[in-house]
Amino acid sequence: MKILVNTTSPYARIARIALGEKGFDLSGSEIVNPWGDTPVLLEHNPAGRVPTLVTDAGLPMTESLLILLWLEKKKPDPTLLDGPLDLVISQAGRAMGVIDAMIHILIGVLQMDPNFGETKVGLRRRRTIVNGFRALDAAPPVITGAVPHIGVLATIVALDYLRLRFKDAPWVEAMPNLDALRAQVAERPVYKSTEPYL
Ligand SMILES: N[C@@H](CCC(=O)N[C@@H](CS)C(=O)NCC(=O)O)C(=O)O
Repeated sequence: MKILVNTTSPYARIARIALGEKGFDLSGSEIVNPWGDTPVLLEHNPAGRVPTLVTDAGLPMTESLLILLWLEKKKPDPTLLDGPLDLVISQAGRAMGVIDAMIHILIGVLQMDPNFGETKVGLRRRRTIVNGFRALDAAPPVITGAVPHIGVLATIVALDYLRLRFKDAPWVEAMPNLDALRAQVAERPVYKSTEPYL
């Protein structure tokens, strides 16, 4: 199996953390530039997006949460759903909404208009980020099993991405509870080895 990723994508990081937590070897990760039309990426994924996982049989798997779904079935133990299921899925969805909003702003700013963040759509996405993190910090996901569940995973990936891309943004609020959660996963090898960088 190999997985095509880049060093910043929160979606790629979700897939990498899930694989690592389930004991898959990540040495087959290949860093590609999703905006550079890298041939190997387009060959396996017409959308040209990371993560793209290619099975040993050559079958491409795309979409971070589908990869996670596939993994849960493929290797149920350890599970990434260890916790109160409804709450875990609700929290993961909240974190994914924040991730989608951050990516939307980034794509707008980097690929279209440097002022995209101040446009009507950009400001809506900012509101999603602020309100989403506020809600997550007010009722943070809790690690209940041996392996942090998807609600924790997606929240930490969102938080680290915020700090990578929006660290100087004046609208970013303090998140003491999420910082405390971050400290709890800090020593987990796959969280460390996949920390995003530019
Ligand atoms: N829904 C997809 C989103 C994947 C995605 O948008 N990845 C970005 C990197 S953060 C990408 O490859 N973008 C390139 C492009 O949109 O052309 C998932 O969950 O995997």
